[in-house]
Amino acid sequence: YIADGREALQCPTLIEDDRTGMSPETLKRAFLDNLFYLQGVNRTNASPYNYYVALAYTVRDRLLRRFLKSTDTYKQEKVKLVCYFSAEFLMGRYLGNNLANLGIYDLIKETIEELGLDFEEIIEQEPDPGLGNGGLGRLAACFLDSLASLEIPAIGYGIRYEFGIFHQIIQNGWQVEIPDNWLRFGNPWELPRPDESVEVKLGGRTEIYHDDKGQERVQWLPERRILAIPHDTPVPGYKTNTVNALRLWKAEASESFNFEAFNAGLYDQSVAEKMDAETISKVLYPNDNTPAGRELRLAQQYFFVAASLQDLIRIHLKSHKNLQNFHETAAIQLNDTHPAIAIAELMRLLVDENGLEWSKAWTITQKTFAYTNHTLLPEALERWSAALLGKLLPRHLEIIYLINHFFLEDVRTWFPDNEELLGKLSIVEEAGWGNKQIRMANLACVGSHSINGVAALHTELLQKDTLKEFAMLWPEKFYNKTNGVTPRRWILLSNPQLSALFTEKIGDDWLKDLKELRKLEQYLDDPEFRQRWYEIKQANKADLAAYMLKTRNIEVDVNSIFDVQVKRIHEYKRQHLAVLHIIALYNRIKQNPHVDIVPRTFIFGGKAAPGYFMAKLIIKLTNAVAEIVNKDPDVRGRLKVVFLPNFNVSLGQRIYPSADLSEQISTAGKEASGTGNMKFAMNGSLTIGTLDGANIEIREEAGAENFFLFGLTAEEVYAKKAHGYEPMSYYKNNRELKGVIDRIKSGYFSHGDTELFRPIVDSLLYDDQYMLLADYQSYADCQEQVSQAYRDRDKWTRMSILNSVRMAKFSSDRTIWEYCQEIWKVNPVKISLED
Ligand code: 7GP
Repeated sequence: YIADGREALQCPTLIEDDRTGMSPETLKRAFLDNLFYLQGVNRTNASPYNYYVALAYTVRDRLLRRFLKSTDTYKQEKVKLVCYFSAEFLMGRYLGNNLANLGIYDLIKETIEELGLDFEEIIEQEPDPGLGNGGLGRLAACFLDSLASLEIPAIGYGIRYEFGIFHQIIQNGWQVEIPDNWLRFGNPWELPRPDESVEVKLGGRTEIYHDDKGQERVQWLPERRILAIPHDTPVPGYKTNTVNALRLWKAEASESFNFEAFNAGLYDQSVAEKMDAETISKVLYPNDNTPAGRELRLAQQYFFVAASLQDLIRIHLKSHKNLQNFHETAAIQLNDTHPAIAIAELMRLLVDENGLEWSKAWTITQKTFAYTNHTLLPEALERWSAALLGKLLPRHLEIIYLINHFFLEDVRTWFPDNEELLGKLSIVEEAGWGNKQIRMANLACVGSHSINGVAALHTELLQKDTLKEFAMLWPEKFYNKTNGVTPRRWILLSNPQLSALFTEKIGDDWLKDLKELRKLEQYLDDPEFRQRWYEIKQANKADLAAYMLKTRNIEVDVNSIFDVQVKRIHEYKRQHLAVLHIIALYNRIKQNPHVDIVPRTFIFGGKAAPGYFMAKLIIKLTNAVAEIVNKDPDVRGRLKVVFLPNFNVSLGQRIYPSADLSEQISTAGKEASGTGNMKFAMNGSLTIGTLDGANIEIREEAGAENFFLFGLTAEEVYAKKAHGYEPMSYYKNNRELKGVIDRIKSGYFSHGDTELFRPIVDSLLYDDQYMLLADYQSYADCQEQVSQAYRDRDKWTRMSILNSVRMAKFSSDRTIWEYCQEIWKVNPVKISLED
């Protein structure tokens, strides 16, 4: 057994001790020791949470050797490090993932069960670390998993928010936000490194001075200094020795309190500074696809970027004599514009603090940074008022003006007399008197050697539209990197039964190379295989049904179509289009209670930004429709609507494997990529979707015949807008649609209140920015095809299999490999555990 364990860990030189040993006896001893000595409890009084902590430490111990070996190897071999700068990392629970990646999931599960404990219950104790909002944050987490699994030296840099994304509860149909105090009971996965703290400056002013050589230079005289304390979480690759770090910064006051004030008896004042400093890493802004625009948010962005760059420079200078070749040791990826202020900060560090000449510093900076854009929504592009930026970061504002000056000077020589072009490219937008805005996307484009979109259509639209002037200037800087998701969390961990079937048939290579799944196509005509496929889906549906009964007290039919839409609530994602369709089916039943309808369970989940009124109203509408539909005796259980509160990574792991139908129904041209769409398809859901984001590529891979397509194309959307779109004409000319909207208007779902949902009705009838009415009939027709297809179980199962086994392209391993080859120019580094 010992040998087995060591083999699983590929770690032949380990000494069998309680911190590294893998025999069941050793593991049990380690586990019970961690209960007793770290937490002061024993088997008679331990809570499930105590057991979780004990197990977490047992697993963490078994990661540390690889973690330190990885770090040491990177240092010794002076490797180029991939640095993923992101304001969000939506990591999900660590315990199950770390067990799976170490290849010891079953071993540990058995060992824990031998102790008479409930393994599932222990896994469920871990708070879901929700340090992100949605797609962009979860992508960062999938990327870290793939980087480590591909043995790429990498580090994730971000913020250790004390409060992550709020916990959502539903009260009377409305979303209510509860603070997410995820660190309340500590965090066994992180290693604080106070000795590597750095200082971050804020505010104040700048001053010109002369250095010893008489050179005129600028220095920043900040108003405040804040400590950034790194907390490292190990990120193990799947069955490799590589363990990379996620380094998150916590803000603290440089001094615990002001002694002068304290001694003067001003006790509250003496701690005010401390509280002020700690505010910076206090809470994640809960906005998805909308900038917060608050000073504190800019402070957060600068805080983590400034700390991370100092950290990287420190690492670089350990093995290089100066910063001339900084770009050879760090490839920094900017996850959207949230960390784009890093461009100005690196210039400041190189020029002001290290005395490099401007043009040399600029070359290094451009070679260091690469920028990923995640949204086409123009209102989601970050802009900071120059006044605000200058108040917090006076030197950076000067540097941005200088960068812009030199850049526009170049543009003028390339394109003389083109003021319009200059206006579009400028980092500084003149928005009327005294109202300058700094466009962070422009700064990111100018300061990076690579600009990428996250799906083919998205990159194309960036080049044609959002960033077209930059694409004209520098076509060679543009790349497409279609997103991906990690098959470890999103298949292996989420869907153990399906994973076991894969491995039984083709071995477990698919977990490292998802193309292997293609081999399963040979079983398409095997009735026994299809039967097992079907049974696994039904078993997963039964699990989710039990969860819905327990948490929402709603009973659902596992033979109904599980029709699922889970993602952030946003008008462009069109959750309300699905609601319109539900009401249409309901109306059909009300008109003819005997109508032949394929039973469906509509499952929704997702959070609305707390300040986004329409999104919150869409949640209320969904719940209001659920209340009426679920209890109407005419429906006779054929339709059920369930809104599952607090959609997060853990709930996603439950939901994706249980879905029959994946709703990907954004207005074409609005969803940059989507990644939930990939998770569903990998787990055998069929997609109903528009030609938007990565849906297009999913359909290409799965085959058009295995995809339910509807709606306008992005081009048709633009054309319709250009010709004057009139949603009212769809309402007037489509009886069913009119019936649906009239039903909402009448107060039927709002206890007679005709005002409650008026904002939704009015926005649809008089504006309909996202063209729900234009797409309605196409959607309803397509849903009818879905229902008919579901009646043929064999055919459906075949389509489900083909979707799943053809999703290799959407492994984040593929995505990350492309980034490595084309953008970062880095290669794998083997980690040896030999001393
Ligand atoms: C999201 C996009 O909406 C989604 O389509 C994409 O799959 C994901 O990024 C990963 O690339 N965007 C955000 O989460 C977001 O907040 C605003 O973007 C900056």
